[in-house]
Amino acid sequence: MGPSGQSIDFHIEKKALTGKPDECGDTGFIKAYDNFCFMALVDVLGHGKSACEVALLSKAYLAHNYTKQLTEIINGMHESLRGTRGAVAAACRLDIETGILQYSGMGNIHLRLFGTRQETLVTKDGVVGYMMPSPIQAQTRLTPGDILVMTSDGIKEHFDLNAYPGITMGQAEDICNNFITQLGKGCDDVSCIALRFGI
Ligand SMILES: [Mn+2]
Repeated sequence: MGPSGQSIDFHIEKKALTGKPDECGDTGFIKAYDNFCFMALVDVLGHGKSACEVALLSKAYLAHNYTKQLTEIINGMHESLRGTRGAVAAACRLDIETGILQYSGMGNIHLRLFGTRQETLVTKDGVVGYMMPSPIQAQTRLTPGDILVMTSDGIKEHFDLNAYPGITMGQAEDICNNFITQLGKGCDDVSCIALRFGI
């Protein structure tokens, strides 16, 4: 429960295509601290053990730098991953008191809002660690009842919400599992972060 009385519920889930955790090229980092919740998802190009090594490097970078400005984090990961196969990534920071959600991303990590409105949060195209434009940070404001879902491209981006009743129901953990089991493409590693704001 935040100082304003807003509660948050968040979860991250990932799964390697092969089912072996040490072969997953998708990773992420979530952390509630002070009045904020930081969330980031990374999908290393390719999969298997060598992608997993880069994923671990990315996660370690995030764990050490999550309090920095989001654009600074994307730029820092870019430096940190230079010489690797590269990755796509997105980072968000929610101010739990105000509902202000900052976000910045590079490449194909999908950010969507459900709840009081359905919206896709647009990020830039590029490959972290290889070639990318200057990252930008944008923001929106969540209202109680809103749900943020971040997914890697192992999960279908386009779907009719009416065809998947209940996919955004339940706890954040349920939402992650719903997206992975109902929308997983079955040909790539998958990862999902869900955050439920308020209520
Ligand atoms: Mn992928």
